[in-house]
Amino acid sequence: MTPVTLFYNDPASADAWLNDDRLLALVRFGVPAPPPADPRVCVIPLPALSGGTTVEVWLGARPAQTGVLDGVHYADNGDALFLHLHLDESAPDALRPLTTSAYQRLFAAAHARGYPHLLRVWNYFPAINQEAGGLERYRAFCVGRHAALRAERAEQETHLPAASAIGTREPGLRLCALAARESGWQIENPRQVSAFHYPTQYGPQSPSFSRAILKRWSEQDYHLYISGTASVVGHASQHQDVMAQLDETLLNLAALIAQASRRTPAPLQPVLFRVYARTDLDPAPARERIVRAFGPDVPLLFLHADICRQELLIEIEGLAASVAQ
Ligand code: 3EB
Repeated sequence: MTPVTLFYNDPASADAWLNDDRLLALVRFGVPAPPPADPRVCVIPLPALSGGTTVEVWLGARPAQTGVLDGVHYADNGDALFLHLHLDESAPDALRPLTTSAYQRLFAAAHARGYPHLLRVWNYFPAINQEAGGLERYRAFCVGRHAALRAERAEQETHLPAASAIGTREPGLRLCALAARESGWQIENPRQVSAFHYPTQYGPQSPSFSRAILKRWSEQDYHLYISGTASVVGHASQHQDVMAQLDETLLNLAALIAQASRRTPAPLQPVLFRVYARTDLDPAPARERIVRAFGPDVPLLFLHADICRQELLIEIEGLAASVAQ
């Protein structure tokens, strides 16, 4: 059994999950809302492409304990820890030190709860492609993140969390994370140069993340936490058309899942995908391509967002699983 199961829900029925003490996280998408009092509720201020809001439910196998530590909201159930925090940004060129301190607080809370291994981190902040103080904000973020991971000794290229770095229209830096008591395995994509080996043309500090983390929750039960995956082959962005970028992204996802499946007793299958699109993508033809690649049963959530390279128009992240029957 895995300690947490993820699925999408419509917002009307999602609130009922708040009465379930096994709920680890309720991730809401859509318009920014006032900060929720329940530490399990996390708001990602990105509109769904279909309009309205959608909710991602993280349902645990056991009751969770919840709280707030130095601004970090958490819920944990003995095996898995969900964390999130939102920090105000006072000046646009303060993103680098703000990122370092956000990660330090995340690590401090994770250690305090007894879950020192970050498996997966989501990073959200505004104006991701804008320059401030002579450096693109995404690149400044990479410098700040690396400093914190290095201090944590997580930067040795074998224990980097899976990640996404996504542009919002909401002020402030928001981090969400999943942590565990024991580490997962870092998986890299054979079609791509590892991000932590990107050459300096993409910024002074290559991005500190792994393409995916394979977590063995029990002998038979594996989760693959898939980082934001885009139309990058080698280290270069490919294609100018969003549908061509989508097809390349799907090849990258298939290669990554196949690579990770070499380490699981049964092949990993996608559980859900989150699709970030920079432009007003029509979800219908995009859905068709994804169905052609992965079948009709993978739930999809389309969000309107900025992506960390100016030329990238689409990025897909998600969860795959190999679960005992
Ligand atoms: C790429 O492949 C696309 O900096 O955390 C994807 C996922 C990307 C995570 C991050 C960046 C990050 O380089 C960008």
